[in-house]
Amino acid sequence: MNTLTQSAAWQALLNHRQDFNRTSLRQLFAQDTQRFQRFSLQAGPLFLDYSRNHLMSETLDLLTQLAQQAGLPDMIDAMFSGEPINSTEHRAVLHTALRDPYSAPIRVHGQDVTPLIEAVLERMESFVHQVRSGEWRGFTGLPITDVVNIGIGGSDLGPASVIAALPGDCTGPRVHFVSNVDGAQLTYTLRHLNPAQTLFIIASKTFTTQETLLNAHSARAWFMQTAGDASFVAQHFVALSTNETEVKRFGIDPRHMFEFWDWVGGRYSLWSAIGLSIALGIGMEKFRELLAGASIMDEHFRSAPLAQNMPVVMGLIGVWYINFFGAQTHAILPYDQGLERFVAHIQQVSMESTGKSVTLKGESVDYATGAVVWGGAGTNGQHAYYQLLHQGTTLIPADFIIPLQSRAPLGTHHQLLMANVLAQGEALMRGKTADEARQELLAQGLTEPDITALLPHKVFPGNRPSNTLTMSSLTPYTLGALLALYEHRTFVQGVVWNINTFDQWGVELGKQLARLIEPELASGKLSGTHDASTAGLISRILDSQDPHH
Ligand code: G6Q
Repeated sequence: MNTLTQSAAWQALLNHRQDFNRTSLRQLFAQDTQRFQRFSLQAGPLFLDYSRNHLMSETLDLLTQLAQQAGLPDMIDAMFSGEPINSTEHRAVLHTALRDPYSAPIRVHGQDVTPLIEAVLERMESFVHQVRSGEWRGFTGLPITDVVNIGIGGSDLGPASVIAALPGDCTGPRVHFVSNVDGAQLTYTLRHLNPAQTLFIIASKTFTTQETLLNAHSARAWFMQTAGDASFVAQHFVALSTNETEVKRFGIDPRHMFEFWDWVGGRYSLWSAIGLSIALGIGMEKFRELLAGASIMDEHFRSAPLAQNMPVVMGLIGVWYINFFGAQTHAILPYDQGLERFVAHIQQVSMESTGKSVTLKGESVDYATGAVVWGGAGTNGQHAYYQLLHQGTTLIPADFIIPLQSRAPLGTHHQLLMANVLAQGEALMRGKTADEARQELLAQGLTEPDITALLPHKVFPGNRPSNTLTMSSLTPYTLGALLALYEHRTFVQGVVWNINTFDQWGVELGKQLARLIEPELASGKLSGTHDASTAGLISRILDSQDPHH
């Protein structure tokens, strides 16, 4: 039996929740002129305004009590010190160590991992320098102009989102990402590339992921069509992995393998050798700035008191909405075009981590865990899905993310972007009352019958919560802090819900079934073990491939 929902803090929060049936966000702002100062905080380069949330000081007290009761401070220590908190896989969770390679020793199974981290960083440094300087040559003697990272999930989304976020810092070879086993992605990526100047990075922690291996084999076949000689593969293929045996089996020399370790979870791996594509794109110095930004957030997370701890506050606000307001989704709305892919990465970080329905001990939970994370760059979303945020029937807490200065200033563009994000937060919070809407329609000269007909459609209920995160501008350093913030926010929620944030067994079943179905598609023979829907669809695929069809 799990006790979270019976706990004193949970019960007190349930009671306290009733207060918000009588108090709107507008009223909370009217009652307290210091609300912005009271409910905002700084962590490293990031500033968080969380005043536009359904909370008061008492809410924060109760939520931090809930976190205390869940043992959050001890769990934070356990993570940073390398205890095997990923209990179902018996692994430590040490992506934080990757960002602080000069820290005090951190031991996993008795071995200090910090020298290992620095050694790989140094190897990456030397390789990145060779490729970016043009010293590293392809098989015809030409330098590398294009890098293709082949990986999926955690071996793709983190690096892809960083490269997309920092276009102004990408001064090296062009970096492309191929993740989907849909052959179209590889085909169209390679269409304009020259094999003699292309470097493939095969990024796979396990080196057994079917999609990645098939893409890697097809990439090698494409390369060999031009190169002809297998000895040239060495100059054009490197591997990022924990699995040397499989890397060798694929035909990549272990000297061209950049190692990481089982204590780096896939979705937390962009800080490890998996970040090689990032380092090739932005250079090693800036890659280290990315690590340093994350490390500042780690330090804050480790040392700030819970109520002034940014990942803790954001995590707990998420718990508050999911468990006490019934929120089922969470929108991430960056006002920076480069952060469009960031949303996809945080979607994985959050949903793969908190999509669990049993506790650490394997008991079913009797409360909601996780939310659907979605979103995209503003202002685009304003002309698409924001309608539902403003006037729909579901509560969707949102995070606005704003770099205060643009790295690509262009006339008044940034000013207009900022005006829009501020307007959205204000509109969600304030809404527009029937009285206000009526005054506007009167001022426009509408007749009374027209006003009566139109008025209900013109009302905005408001009272919709949001956080606003700001940074001076989006740089490798501030991006590092931002990524680490969301990682830790996710961990905080996992601790409160008493689930394993770091495993992902939910992805297994589909993989198992695909392994059964693929040979059936190849042989044209159904196994007879499928439900009627699956069998019917397999037959349709087979029929469509039949030349006599
Ligand atoms: C992330 C997941 C998952 C993983 C991919 C790729 O936390 O474990 O997204 O990263 O399945 O795995 P490989 O890197 O082993 O190919």
